[in-house]
Amino acid sequence: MSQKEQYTFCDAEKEIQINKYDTPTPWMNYLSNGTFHTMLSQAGGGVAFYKSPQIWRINHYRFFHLPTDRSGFYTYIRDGETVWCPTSEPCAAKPEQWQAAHGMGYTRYEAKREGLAVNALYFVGELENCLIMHLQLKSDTDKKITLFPYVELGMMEFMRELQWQCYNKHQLSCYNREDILIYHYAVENQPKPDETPLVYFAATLPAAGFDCDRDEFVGSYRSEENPKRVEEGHCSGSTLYGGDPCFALEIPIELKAGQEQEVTIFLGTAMTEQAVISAVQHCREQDFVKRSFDGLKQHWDTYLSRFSCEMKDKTAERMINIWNPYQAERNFQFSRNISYYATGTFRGVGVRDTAQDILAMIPFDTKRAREKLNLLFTQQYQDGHCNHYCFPTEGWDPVTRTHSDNHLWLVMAAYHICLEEGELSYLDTQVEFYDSGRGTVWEHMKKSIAFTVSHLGERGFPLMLASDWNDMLYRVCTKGKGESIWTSMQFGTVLPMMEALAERRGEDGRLYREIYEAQNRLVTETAWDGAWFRRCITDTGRMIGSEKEPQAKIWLNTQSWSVISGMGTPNQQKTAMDSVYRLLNTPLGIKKIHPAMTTDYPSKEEALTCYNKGCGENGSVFCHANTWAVIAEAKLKHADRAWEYYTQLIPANAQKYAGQWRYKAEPYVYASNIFGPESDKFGLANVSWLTGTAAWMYIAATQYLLGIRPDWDGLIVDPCLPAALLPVTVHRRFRGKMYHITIHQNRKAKIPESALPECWVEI
Ligand code: IFM
Repeated sequence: MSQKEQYTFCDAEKEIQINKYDTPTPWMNYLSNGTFHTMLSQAGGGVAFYKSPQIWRINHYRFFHLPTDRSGFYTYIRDGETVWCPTSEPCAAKPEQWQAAHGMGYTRYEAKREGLAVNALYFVGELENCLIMHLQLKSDTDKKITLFPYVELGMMEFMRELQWQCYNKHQLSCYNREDILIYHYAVENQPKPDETPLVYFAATLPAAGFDCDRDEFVGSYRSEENPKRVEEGHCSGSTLYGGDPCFALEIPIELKAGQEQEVTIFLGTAMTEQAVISAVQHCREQDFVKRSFDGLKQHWDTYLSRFSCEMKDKTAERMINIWNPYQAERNFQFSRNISYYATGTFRGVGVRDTAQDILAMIPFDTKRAREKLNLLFTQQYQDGHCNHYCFPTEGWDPVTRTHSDNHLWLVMAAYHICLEEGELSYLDTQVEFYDSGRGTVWEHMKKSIAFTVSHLGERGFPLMLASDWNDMLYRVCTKGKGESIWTSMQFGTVLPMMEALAERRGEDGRLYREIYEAQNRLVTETAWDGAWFRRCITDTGRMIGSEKEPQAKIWLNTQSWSVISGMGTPNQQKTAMDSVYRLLNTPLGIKKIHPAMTTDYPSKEEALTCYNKGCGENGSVFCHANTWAVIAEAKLKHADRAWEYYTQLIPANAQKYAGQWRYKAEPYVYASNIFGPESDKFGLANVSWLTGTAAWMYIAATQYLLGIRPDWDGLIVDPCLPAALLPVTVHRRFRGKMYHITIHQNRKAKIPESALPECWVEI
C-alpha cells in the first residue's frame, strides 16, 4: 500500500485524513477541553477521563492485550441483517467507503455501506464536559435502521480495578434516569469521593431501549465485535447494581431516501443527578453542537495564528504551523500521563518533563505557563531540590527522589517567561515550598542554584544523585559519589540566565558568572576526551563516554549541551559536534550513545542498562535529545547540518524512510525514540505523542532554525536555514503585536518592539 493511499495531509483544514482503518498501530488524537478528555484512534478506539486517568477514568481500554485498540466509542448500525460501525472497528462487516480524519481537537469519520452514508464528528467542546459524537445519516433509499451507541465502562481507578475488582465492582451502579443513563462510581476508600462525578450517556433522539450491564448487552464469549443485543435488534433494559457496567442505547431511525437525519450522543460528567439532567438538557439544545464545534475551531485557529511560517518545504511548514504546536500543547496538558504507550496509572506531573513542556507554551500563553510553573515550584524544598513527580489532581504523595536536574529546569522556564513578557514581575510571585514556608519565584530560583552548588562531587561537577535528565544513569551514583558532566552543562546554561536576571533586578550577578567559569574550566579540562566530551563519572571514578571505554564511548547530550551552554572552547564544541555527525548520526536521526551497551557494562553487578541494544535509552535514536543537536548546530551556524537533523526526524519523513510498516507510529506527531541500527527493528518508532521531543523540536525549529527569539526590548531574528530554503516568511504574535518577518538571508537582526499593532520586516 502506498503512502498516498494510507493517509493524506490536508493543511487547509489542519487535518490528516486516514484512508484505511488498520494502521500499523493505533494513530491517536486527543480531544479535550482541559477538564474532560478523550484519547481517540482512527478506528474509534480509545479512553475518556475526567481530569485524571488514574482516578476518574471512564471506560476500559486495553493497552497491549489483543485485540488491540479496544474498547472505544462505537455506534453500531443495524441495517437489515448487517451490523457495521462508521468507525470501521469493531465489527467484522466494514464500510464499503471509509475515511477518518484527525484535526485540532476533533476526529471525524466518513463511512458508507449499502447506500447508507454516515458522517460522524467526535470532539470535546468548551460548553459541557462531554465527548460529543455527532452523526449525520443519509440513505439512497428508504430505510429503517437501529443505532446502538455503546461504551464499555470501567472502574474509575484502573489500578484498583486490576487489584480489587472482585469486591469493588459490586459497589458500582448504572441506571436510567429520564432517558439518561447514569454511572455512579462510589467504592470504599476511593480518593476524593466528593469530587468524583457521575458519568452520563444520552442522545438527542429518544431511545427505545438501553442496557447498563455489559454482560447482558454483549453476551457470553462475545466481544465488541458482535454484541448479542445488537444482533438480536433490541436492548434488554438491564440496570446494574454490582458487576461490569456499560452504556448502550437502542435508537430506531426511519430514513427517507435522500433526506438527512442527525443524532448526537453525549458521554459526559457532572457532579449530581440534577447537574446531569441540566447538562443533558443543555446538550440537547438545537444549536449546541454547532456552537461547541465553532468554539473549538475558533480556539485552535486563534492559538495557532500566534506563530506560523511560509516556506518551500511544505512538510516542515506543516509541522511548524500545525502538528508540532498541537502536540506540544497536549504534552503541556498531559505531561507523560496517558497515551497508547503509557497506561495513565502512575505518572502524574513530572517536574522535569513539565518544566520543559512549559518552554513551548510560553510563546502562546504565558498565563498558562506561569500557572503550571507555579505548581512545579510548589514541589521545591527549602534546600532547593525538587520532588520528581507530583499528583495535584489525585492528591497522592509525590515521588520524592532527588535528581540533579529537576530544580534547574525550573530556573530555565522562569527565565523564559520573563523574557517573553519583557519584564520581571513573574519573579515576585509568591509560591509555597513543599516542606515549609513560601517565597518569591526569584527566591525559589536562587535556592535551585544553591542546591547544585552544595551538591558538587569530588571532582567538582554536580553530583548525579538519582540521575540527571537521562533516567538510565541512576546506577552511576548508587553510593552517592557519581558526578554528571551533563548537569554541569545544564547548570552552565541557567547560570547566565540568573546573572542576567540578577542584573536586571539591580542585584549583583557576578557570583553566577564565577560559578559558571569554575564549571566551564572543569568541562574544558576534565570532561574533554580528545574528540568529544565525556558523559559522567561513576561512584568509583570511572569516566563514562570515553574513547578508552569499550562501550558507550560517545553520548550525544554532552556534545550538544557544550554548545548550548557555551562551555568548552569553540574548537572543542565544533569537534564534538563533528564526532556526533560521524559516530551517532543515522538517516533516521541521531543515536543517543555509541556503541550500544551490553547488559554487563561496566560490570555485571552495576550494569548501566537492561535495555536490549538499539532500544529505548540504549543506542536508539532518542528524538528528544536530537532536538538539542539541531539547536547546537544552529548555534554553530551549520545551517545544512542543522536542517538535516531537523528534517530527518519529521515523523512523515522518518516514516517514509523507514517504511510505514517498520515505523508504525503516527506520521504527524513525534515519538520519544526510534529503534536504532543496532536493533533488528531499526526504524520502529516508540512512545509517540507524549514526549519532550514536542516542546524542544518546536523551540529548535522556531527559535534556532527560523531564529525568532524574544529579547527584553524586541525580537531577535537569527535564522540558520539552508540557502535553498530562502526566502521564508514568519508571522509571530509578540507582546500583543503581530510581526511579519521575511527572511532572505541568514543574518542576525533585532526588531525593536513595535508601537503599531502590526509590523512588517525584511531581513
Ligand atoms: O528525561 C527522561 C524523561 O523524564 C522520561 N523519559 C526518558 C527521558 C530520558 O531518560
